[in-house]
Amino acid sequence: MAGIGKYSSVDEFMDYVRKKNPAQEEFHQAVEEVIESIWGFMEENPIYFGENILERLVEPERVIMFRVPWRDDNNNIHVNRGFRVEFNSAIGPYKGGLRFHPSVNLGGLKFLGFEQTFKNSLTSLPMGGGKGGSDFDPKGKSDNEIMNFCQSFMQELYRHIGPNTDVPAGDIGVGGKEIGYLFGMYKKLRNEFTGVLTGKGINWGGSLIRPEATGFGAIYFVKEMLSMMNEDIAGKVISVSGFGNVAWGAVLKATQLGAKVVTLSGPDGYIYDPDGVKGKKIDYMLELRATNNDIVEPYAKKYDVDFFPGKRPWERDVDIAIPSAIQNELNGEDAQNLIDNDVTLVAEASNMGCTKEAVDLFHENEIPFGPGKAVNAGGVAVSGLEMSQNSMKLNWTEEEVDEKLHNIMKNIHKTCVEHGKDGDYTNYVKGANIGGFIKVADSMIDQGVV
Ligand code: 2IT
Repeated sequence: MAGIGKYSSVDEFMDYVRKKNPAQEEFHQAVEEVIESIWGFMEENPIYFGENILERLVEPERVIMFRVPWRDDNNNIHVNRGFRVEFNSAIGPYKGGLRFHPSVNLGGLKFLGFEQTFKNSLTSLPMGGGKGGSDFDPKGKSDNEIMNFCQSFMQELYRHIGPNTDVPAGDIGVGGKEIGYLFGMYKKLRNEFTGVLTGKGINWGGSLIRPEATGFGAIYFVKEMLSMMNEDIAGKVISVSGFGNVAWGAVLKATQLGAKVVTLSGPDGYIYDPDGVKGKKIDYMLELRATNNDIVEPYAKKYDVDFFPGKRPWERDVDIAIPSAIQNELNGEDAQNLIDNDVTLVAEASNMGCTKEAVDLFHENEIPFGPGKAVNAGGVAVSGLEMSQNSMKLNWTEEEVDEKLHNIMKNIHKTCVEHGKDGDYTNYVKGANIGGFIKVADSMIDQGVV
């Protein structure tokens, strides 16, 4: 059936994407992974070619870029660049986080917004895909400087978002504190108290379990992957990268379920804690984060464990690896190390945490591999639950939210297996991409050429 529509192969379509979006390698990587996964499905269902869904899917509906001027504590004026990529609203208002990190640029946010569209579809909640942020670096900034920056950022963003239009949340560099400053300024400018952001404080419209949700969801997903192999998470040794919100939630849940997490990492290197990150050490992760120094070495000093400067945790012999920091943090060499050490499974809690080479190696070696858009979807899923609570003007209990999250993760796993099963092996990348694609593509077709 190849050749229906304008493109006869994945390569031909990728040529189009590369030419149209020069120098946006991360975006190309994210698109290629999806297109490779869904190509066969599209050949079986040529309506998608006829509707030219691919070209429509890779073009964001709207991109907003703006100047963010702000004053530091010494009264110096700085200028950062702000973005919001409103990628796809076929199944609901744009939804996705804001990232404050010096690496932020348009191509990176397009990759994240594209991924978010499929992830949000997988949750089965009515949320479109979006992503935003700034190249602002929170490292070493005072609270006052962070507030000044957030207020300036929202002074422009407020005119583009709304509870039924676009609902941002946190991501790297944006946690509860930043969401508070952003929400305060939005409310002042609009004179309206609405659920325009998620990840809000519990006293002003936030949902219980939202801080834990990404990490908890990731571990619920890992449990489902393990149950396919008739295995349990209790007793498993896990390497986690990062030490922020996602890593924290994953360590907390994995430890509660009897697993042992032996690594954490930062831009400075990784720590190896053979006794496991548990008890007060998990709380210490939050303290470490709050210092705004973006280093993990103080953990090694405080708990007298080894620190490996400039290294990544994937050289360790573990059962399960859970990248939880940033895109492309696990490459082909790292993947080979894990495979040589007989890793049982790998699950991305970060968005596109593994390079293409790494993912290909896991697939070739039939290591079960969970991609970020499935594994970490619990974060945005509970954001969706926060939106529902805000609309209904009520609050669910911790147990209610956790149970809904658990069910959502089980369903995402089921969807992945349904579309990704290949003999005894499940290709979760294929399963997640096809599963996420169908609902978005069909909705776009229903809504006409808009
Ligand atoms: O990557 C992600 O899914 C997030 N940063 C969370 C997005 C959200 O809207 O909660």
